[in-house]
Amino acid sequence: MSRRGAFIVVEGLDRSGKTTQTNLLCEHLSKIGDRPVKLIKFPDRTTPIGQMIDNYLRSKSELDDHAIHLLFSANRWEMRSSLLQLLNEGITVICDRYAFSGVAFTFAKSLVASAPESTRKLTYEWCRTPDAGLPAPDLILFLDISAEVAKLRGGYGDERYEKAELQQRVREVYKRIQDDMQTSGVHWISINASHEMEVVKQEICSYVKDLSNGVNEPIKSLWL
Ligand code: NYM
Repeated sequence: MSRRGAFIVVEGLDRSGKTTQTNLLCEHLSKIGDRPVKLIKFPDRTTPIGQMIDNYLRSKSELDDHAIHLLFSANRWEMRSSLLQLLNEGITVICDRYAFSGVAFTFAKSLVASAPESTRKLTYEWCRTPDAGLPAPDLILFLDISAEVAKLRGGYGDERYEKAELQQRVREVYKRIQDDMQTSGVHWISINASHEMEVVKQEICSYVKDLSNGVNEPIKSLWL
């Protein structure tokens, strides 16, 4: 197993089916690949930083929008060395949300008319900067769904951000990130996630075959 493991990120709006699809993808890659597969998730709510994020998302605490953005990023940085270790050991890593969620959700907040003035001044570049230098994924699978269809899927939960207007903005920012990623050479695939679970699964599986037995190239750095 001299090839390093592939790093595959799954992104999407809330209620896009991400959790179901990441689990199915793990199962699939374990079956077809020659190596172990590990599923990780951000935010990782188990660390002290993750617990602060969890409290914020469940409205148990208040934080400035800049501060929570930096905590989400810090939560990824604290995982950096273990993530690299997994990949270098040859393990395939599937990651449920990554830095793209960070940019999409924070920058979307700045586009909401009722946001505080300091939040409306947040720039797209500022949102990207804290994550620059993290390990870059080999593939990003974006589960695309409209905010309206997501809402019809049993509605949003009680956490912050689970509101149709913000989700609509999040989707717009994801499109912008997608355009940027295409010019940076990172492989971003947008998948219509409003189809049936099995159809989405098949489409996802069709994109990961080449990564199931590891990758020869070195791990790149994100946004540098
Ligand atoms: N979220 C997630 C962010 O705002 N920034 C981030 O960097 C990440 C990783 O947290 N609404 C938001 C997106 C979700 C929320 O995610 C919790 P999940 O996948 O429901 O645990």
